[in-house]
Amino acid sequence: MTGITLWHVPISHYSEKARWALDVKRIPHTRRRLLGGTHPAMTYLLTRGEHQTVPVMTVDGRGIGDSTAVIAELEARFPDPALYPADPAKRARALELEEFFDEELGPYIRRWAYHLITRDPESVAELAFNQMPWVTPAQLPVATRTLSYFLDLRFRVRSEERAQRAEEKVMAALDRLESELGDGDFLVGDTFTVADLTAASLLYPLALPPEGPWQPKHLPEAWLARMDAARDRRGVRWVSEIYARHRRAARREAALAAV
Ligand SMILES: N[C@@H](CCC(=O)N[C@@H](CS)C(=O)NCC(=O)O)C(=O)O
Repeated sequence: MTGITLWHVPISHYSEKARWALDVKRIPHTRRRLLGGTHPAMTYLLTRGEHQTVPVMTVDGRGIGDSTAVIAELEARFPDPALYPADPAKRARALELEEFFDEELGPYIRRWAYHLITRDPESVAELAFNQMPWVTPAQLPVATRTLSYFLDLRFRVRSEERAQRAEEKVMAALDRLESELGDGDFLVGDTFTVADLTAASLLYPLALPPEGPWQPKHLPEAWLARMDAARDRRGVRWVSEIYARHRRAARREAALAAV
């Protein structure tokens, strides 16, 4: 066994990034789901005060926070199949794109999504059950208020202006994805790299592919309208295709490696 544990939240797009890397590399490991509200404290403890976010990977007594650092550690320990291109210039470009989507897309798509969810009673109730499965129907009003408060505190999701700016950032990241892709299938060179994995994981809420981590029953009207408007965009179709081709294969191979 590798002794690796991934601490994650199922719907978290940064967690999805780390899960995907582990699956591509077919690394046997344990997954521990952190329940809503407990993850800042748990991840703080696991990383000895360095991080308060998921994912965290523990290995050899160390807690590694941040999906980029998790992938760097996996790449060093399990180089094959590689997620970093061998060619130095291509590698630098793949890492620059990883950084771009981490910083310029991830936080904004989350703010946009949580802003809409916390304004829609059915969606926020579904999210509360997802994050806090022990909640009873009688506790739901308190649970949804607490969740909305927590989300605003952590991610500043309430303000309309901020949500609007967040949506613009998501669309700008989609523009960049499309211009970087050009006519190609991959962002860097002609193989699947960390750049593709990062862009697809962090954009998954706009495509909601069947191979992805979350298929909500309820979605706010504005979210559905945004998905509809973006459905035929090359970047959104690419996310679905990358999921269909690379996520499904990665999961199947990981399952085989675990047998
Ligand atoms: N740069 C970090 C971002 C991770 C992140 O923001 N994770 C979110 C979940 S999607 C989180 O745990 N947030 C908890 C909080 O801020 O309270 C990474 O790449 O891992």
